[in-house]
Amino acid sequence: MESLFLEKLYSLEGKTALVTGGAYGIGFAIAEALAQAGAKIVFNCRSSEHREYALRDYEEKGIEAKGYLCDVTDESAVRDMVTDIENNFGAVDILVNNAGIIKRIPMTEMKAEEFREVVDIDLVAPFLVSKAVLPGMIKKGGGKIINVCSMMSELGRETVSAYAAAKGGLKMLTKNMASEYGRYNIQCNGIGPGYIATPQTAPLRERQADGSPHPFDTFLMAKTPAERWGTPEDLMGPAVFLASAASDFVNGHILYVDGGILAYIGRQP
Ligand code: NAP
Ligand code: GCO
Repeated sequence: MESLFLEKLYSLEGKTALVTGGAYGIGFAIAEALAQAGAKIVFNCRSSEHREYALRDYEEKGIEAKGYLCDVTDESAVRDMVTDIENNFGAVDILVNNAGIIKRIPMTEMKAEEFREVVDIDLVAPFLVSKAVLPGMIKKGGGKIINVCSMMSELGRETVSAYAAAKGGLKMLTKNMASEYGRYNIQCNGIGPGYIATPQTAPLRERQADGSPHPFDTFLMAKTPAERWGTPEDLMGPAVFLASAASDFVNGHILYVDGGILAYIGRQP
């Protein structure tokens, strides 16, 4: 009896999930988890090559995903994508605002347009995509929005000013959306991954010429109680939780999936 209750609680059968930037990395892993829980997956990215590779990868996992070419910073393209999804699959039940970039440049060397590009993709775009799906969620009687935040929603570090500003803003946008739309049975929460091994963090994991670990890799292991990099798979369970009925009274929360980084002062050298 109990397992049936839990199965139902975490089931996404009959739900349509839009995962922005779901072609690879964290977005792909989250989409795979939502699909395994029963959701219909739609995703978007900018590159047709990435979309083709992704469709093949989804198919290899037995997932019939639909991929859109859509830049999340383009408001009319976002609106058109959401309209097409609603016409073909019904309202978006679950939105994962995952698409994001980072630029690692010291502020004094960063151009204003570089700063704006990061903020546009990492903060303005989650606003645009959420704005496009909210009316359908309200009409349907509820929905789930999951914003992919970051350690940089809480912490700063050298060279990532635009990214930290965007991800800090995304934390507060999450709380504000939770406040504004909770009355419509829409829960808006964040997932805050720690340092995850994806293409985005590959430069921080590159071996040095002498074969030694990247200095950041060594630094990070001393700051992570789990003493390992996260994997996109580490985010799958938390994503299903926040996308399912299991989290219907969780709203405005940022669920950090970081191996303990935010709790830890760091290992003494
Ligand atoms: P990634 O490997 O670089 O993948 C990013 C995805 O977003 C790609 O599918 C990319 O495809 C898409 N994308 C980028 N800009 C886009 C745009 N303007 N419009 C539409 N799609 C766009 O990144 P990741 O490591 O998986 O990170 C995913 C999210 O998690 C990001 O928000 C990132 O900030 C966040 N995060 C990552 C880590 C980490 O350690 N990796 C930790 C915390 C948070 P196209 O290039 O084809 O558009
Ligand atoms: C960096 C990393 C991080 C991760 C992630 C940590 O340069 O510091 O890219 O920002 O991407 O956001 O949670």
